[in-house]
Amino acid sequence: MDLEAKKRQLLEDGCCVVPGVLTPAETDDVRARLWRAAEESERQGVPTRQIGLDPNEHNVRVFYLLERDAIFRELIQHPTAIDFVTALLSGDFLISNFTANIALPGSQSMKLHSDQGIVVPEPWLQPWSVNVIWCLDDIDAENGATRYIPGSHRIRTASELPENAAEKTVPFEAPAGSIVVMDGRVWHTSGANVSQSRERALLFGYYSRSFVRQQQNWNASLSPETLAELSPQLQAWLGLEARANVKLGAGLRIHPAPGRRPTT
Ligand SMILES: O=C(O)CCC(=O)C(=O)O
Repeated sequence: MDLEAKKRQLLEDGCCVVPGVLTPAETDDVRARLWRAAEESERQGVPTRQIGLDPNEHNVRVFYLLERDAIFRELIQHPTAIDFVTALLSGDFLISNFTANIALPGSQSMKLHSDQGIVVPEPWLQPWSVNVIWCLDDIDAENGATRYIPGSHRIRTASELPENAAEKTVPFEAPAGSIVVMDGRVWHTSGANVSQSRERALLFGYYSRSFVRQQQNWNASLSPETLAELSPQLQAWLGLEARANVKLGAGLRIHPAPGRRPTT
């Protein structure tokens, strides 16, 4: 696998598919843990269906993945994922969110959008966010693969969207165990799962430049037990250091409150 060629494709085309990042056994394990995370969410009263994103109840949305299982804390900092995030955003990024969308047979497309457009006002001139999509099933048009408009990472304002934008979308095709890396400016939507019985489980690791406010405030949404387990590197990528949007000069330090663990 020529990863450098894939990175060039990401920069040029706005997206790329990298197969074989997880083995079949790893993929099965993550999928099983995802369903357990969905059950745990429901048990805690965090809804997973009909939360205002999807047209019907056939999509299962799982939030707080980093809180639910250590496997998701591993995936969000997987070296291959970080390599691609860094290629597009530089090393100056934070983890913005990590969620899942399981499209079951009968699910329908959500609204067309770009993820950068959700967190940053137009014009969108540079890549300031990126999605690493973990494919836990083979994905294609039939089972509701994510659909995207090729070249739409060059769209600078919503007014540049073609009138028939939804008709211009094409489905990603990728085997289970792949990641799909997608520039945050790419316009996309979930596909309709028109299969008889094929599930489509995808994880969405969302990363953005450090000056963009993250979708989750991890300080508030991770439990003390989970926070205590994070490596200094993962704390930094989650934006949990006392230092936030400031460049430190010689002698300047932002100190954590007494009793809070110092981070790097
Ligand atoms: O599930 C998908 O294919 C796309 C999901 C998505 O774009 C979103 O939740 O914002």
